Amino acid sequence: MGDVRISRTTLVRGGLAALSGLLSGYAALAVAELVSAAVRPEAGPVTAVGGAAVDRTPAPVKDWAIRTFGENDKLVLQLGIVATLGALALALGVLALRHRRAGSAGVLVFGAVGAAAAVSRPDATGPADGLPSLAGAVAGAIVLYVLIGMLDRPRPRAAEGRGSGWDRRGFLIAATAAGVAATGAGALGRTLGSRRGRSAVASRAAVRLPRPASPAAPIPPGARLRVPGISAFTTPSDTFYRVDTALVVPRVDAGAWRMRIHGKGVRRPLTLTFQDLLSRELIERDITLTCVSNEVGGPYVGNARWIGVPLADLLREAGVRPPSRGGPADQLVARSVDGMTLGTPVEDVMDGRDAMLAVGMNGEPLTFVHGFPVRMLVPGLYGYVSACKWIEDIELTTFDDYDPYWVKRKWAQKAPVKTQSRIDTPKPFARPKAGTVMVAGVAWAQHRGIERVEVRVDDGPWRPADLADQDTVDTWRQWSFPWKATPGGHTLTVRATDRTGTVQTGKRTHTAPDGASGRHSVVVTVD
Ligand SMILES: Nc1nc2c(c(=O)[nH]1)N[C@H]1C(S)=C(S)[C@@H](COP(=O)(O)O)O[C@H]1N2
Ligand SMILES: [Mo]
Repeated sequence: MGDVRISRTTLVRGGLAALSGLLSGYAALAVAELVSAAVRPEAGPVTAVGGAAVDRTPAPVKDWAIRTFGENDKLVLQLGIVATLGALALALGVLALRHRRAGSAGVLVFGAVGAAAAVSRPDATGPADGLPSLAGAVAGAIVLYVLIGMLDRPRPRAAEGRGSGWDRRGFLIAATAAGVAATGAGALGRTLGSRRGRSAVASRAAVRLPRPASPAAPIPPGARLRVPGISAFTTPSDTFYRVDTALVVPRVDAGAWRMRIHGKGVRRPLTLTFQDLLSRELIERDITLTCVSNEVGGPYVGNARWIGVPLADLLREAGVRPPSRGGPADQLVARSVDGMTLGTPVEDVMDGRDAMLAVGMNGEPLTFVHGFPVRMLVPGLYGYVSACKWIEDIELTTFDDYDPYWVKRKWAQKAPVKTQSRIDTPKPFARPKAGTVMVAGVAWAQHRGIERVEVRVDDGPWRPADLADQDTVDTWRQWSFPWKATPGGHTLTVRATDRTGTVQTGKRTHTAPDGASGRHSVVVTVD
């Protein structure tokens, strides 16, 4: 009888120790949240460790994550980190039951890891970035030490001679108090954190985009096909794809925003304010943006109407000459407030195309997700070599001297967009009825333009699709193909030809190092 009682007590104490570990981890994260609201939201342990993980993830894994989880990739990563921390916290709780100090020391070690990650982030502002993790760890270590102590403490008025009693009431009270206090700290941190972004939100609400000096030509009515299921010619901002490494979307106050242009061959370095940009002559252009991580047939491509300042004009004012005119810098490195770096050929920016510092998207200031207040765009290049969001610095340098973020991770230094096409409708494994089925989609070859789109049914001949009117060479082009569908299984394949005469290759390659090639096919069963 006595044996059973003891082993049950052991079990209960073990469980409560594990719970203490969890509570300790929870308190640590909550206090870290509160302190990071005061320091910098990006300095929180989950964000810092997550950011470090993103940076260290091998390109193929990152690519897989983007493919598998899509725009939820960041959420999945953060949930993974929290789950891992939870498991470790449980283990530390159990450890603490035997070695009380070691358990608490373990919590401090994790705090140190979080602090190290935060301080070494590229956007870290100094040693203060380590504070949230350290403060959280100290809180967590204390919670664990106290709670485990309760499990060891004899009950105050324990009945004499009744074995190893411990203070249930005391533990319950302490655990509840820790839980409540941690929840309060976390909630306060959240509130303060959201307040922090308020000046940025207000600054965005106050922006009045001036009328562009050079408006975009109206989109030809014939550029939009009326086929159900085809991608809208202009992608709404809220459904425009998003790809970046930011675990916390930067909220930059446009009033405080400054951007520097400096570096090799810059005779007159410039520092620009947001107002400086708005007071210049603005251009408005339709530009299709594509991500290098877009698989054949994938979703990471969108077309928007952008307003911005021609970047080449700014560079000329700064005294920059392109390499073809003897300039010493062949690479322009854009840096964002979150420490991202993107490298663009200076030649491309200055060759007459509409490279811009964009301030507006689809008639509104940029959204925070898409780079408010200012982002770069260069028609014809994948986003990772051209489209820096939340930009704050432009440095002229050379490809030999500097490798930006993605190039350090084995992506190509230069990456013009490959000629591509996509079938939007019918969807894979659709079951259309026999008869005329509208096959339709989009094709793009930014800055070269689309010349022809062809469709093939099974192993039949390539047959020309009907092309919608071209808006500009920098935008995608819709196409459609009325297919006389016969019952049975069929494979539809599309290919585009750009205006340089290049036919989209059938040779499949991976997205790394410079964009996927190959043709998009859709398998359907006609009833
Ligand atoms: N600061 C910053 N800018 C960035 C990135 C990033 O991770 N951080 N990603 C780039 C990539 S890979 C692409 S494809 C485009 C995507 O822009 P969007 O999210 O507005 O569609 O932004 C580019 N600019
Ligand atoms: Mo990208």
